[in-house]
Amino acid sequence: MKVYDDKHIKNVVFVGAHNSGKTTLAETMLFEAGLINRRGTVENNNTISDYHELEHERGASVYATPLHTEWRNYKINIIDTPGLDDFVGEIISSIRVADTIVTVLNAQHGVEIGTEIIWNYIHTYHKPTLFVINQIDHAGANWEDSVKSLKELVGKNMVLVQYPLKMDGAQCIVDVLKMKCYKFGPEGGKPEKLEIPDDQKELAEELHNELVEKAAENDEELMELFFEKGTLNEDEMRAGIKAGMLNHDLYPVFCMSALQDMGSGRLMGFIDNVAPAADDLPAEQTVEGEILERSSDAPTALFVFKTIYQPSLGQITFFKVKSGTVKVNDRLENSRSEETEVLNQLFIMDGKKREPVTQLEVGDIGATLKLKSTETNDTLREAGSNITIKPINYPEPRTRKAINAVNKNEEEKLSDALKKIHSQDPTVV
Ligand SMILES: Nc1nc2c(ncn2[C@@H]2O[C@H](COP(=O)(O)OP(=O)(O)OP(=O)(O)O)[C@@H](O)[C@H]2O)c(=O)[nH]1
Ligand SMILES: [Mg+2]
Repeated sequence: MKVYDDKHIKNVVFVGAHNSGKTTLAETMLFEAGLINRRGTVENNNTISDYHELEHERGASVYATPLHTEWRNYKINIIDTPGLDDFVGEIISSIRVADTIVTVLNAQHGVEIGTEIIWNYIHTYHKPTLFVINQIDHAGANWEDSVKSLKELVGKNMVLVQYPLKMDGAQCIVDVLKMKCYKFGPEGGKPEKLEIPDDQKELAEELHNELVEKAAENDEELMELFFEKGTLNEDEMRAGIKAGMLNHDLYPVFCMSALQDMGSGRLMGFIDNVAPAADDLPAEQTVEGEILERSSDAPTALFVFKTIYQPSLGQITFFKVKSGTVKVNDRLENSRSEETEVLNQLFIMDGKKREPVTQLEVGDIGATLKLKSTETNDTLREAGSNITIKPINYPEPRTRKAINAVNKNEEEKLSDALKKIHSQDPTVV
């Protein structure tokens, strides 16, 4: 596995209402990037992301699942989160380590209650965000209504990068950043790149100009250039869109059919070239009040955002490298317990598949096994570095339930099980 630096790592988190198509989109991206050679489906219980039995029983994601793709010299780490509100802890933890949030909408329904709930969290964390209106292939898809409902939810800062079009029976996507029309074959995949058809030119120009203006608004130099030239070139637009996303003032909107593999390559290209990387986000302050140094030779600090138990493996600890570089066999101190943990193994995880790696650079996401006393929200740091990453604040529990062991001598087992549930899902206290 190639080691990527923080300019070439993009951490994106898929959020959105239940059944909008997040897991299907993740599967399609892994397929398009060549990481898997067959696309699984949610119906067949064989996607990389939804691999837990519980997810198969429910036909829905229950856990946030880290995955990755490599697309043209960039590593895109994806966290596919569940859409059901019961699992909001998984969503909040993932948003905490995201550089860009990808909010997926279902073109049949536009904004749903689930979209609204999640939007509140995205807004609270002020993270760069883009929207994907998925399922454009569906007979019940309604593009205009979906866009309208999104505008009502997020306001004037959303801006269309694409819109869907049917041409001679074929699904097309008109891209007003590239000013091209992508025409897909029935199997999806790589589209034909065409000029925008004459009858679409006026609309495409109008949307292009809106995008140019929005991109220019976020940077004084670009604004001046825009006034001078009356337009911006593609690189200038990319810079302006990125600045707008970083200010949480501009939310680009894409369209997609994740199921029919239409549009995922272009989305990955945009994530590579425009979406902010870890390196672009504002510097973070530690609990100690220091600014976290983000270079790869700074003292190592890892933030644990997720813990799961698997019967065959025990505890798996997921972390984001917040500063420095982590290497196999590193000995790091837990800032809460001050115990030393030895990272005997380092992995990149794609669902249940583990790929061993020898090191991970600042900005990357990875996993390790068998730590002694490290939980979600802990910092693992180079001894003596005095860094504690600010923890995730989870919402207060809304329901209470008392549980007793039927058998008195099984109370200890019950207590252990409850501790495990809490450490996997901190919204259960
Ligand atoms: N027609 C059509 N169906 C889709 C598309 N994307 C997903 N679906 C279907 O929508 C259903 C839900 O897809 P998922 O990928 O599980 O959606 P999700 O957002 O991950 O759902 P949760 O994890 O439960 O929140 C499945 O039946 C998919 O086959 C699409 O682009 N077009
Ligand atoms: Mg899912």
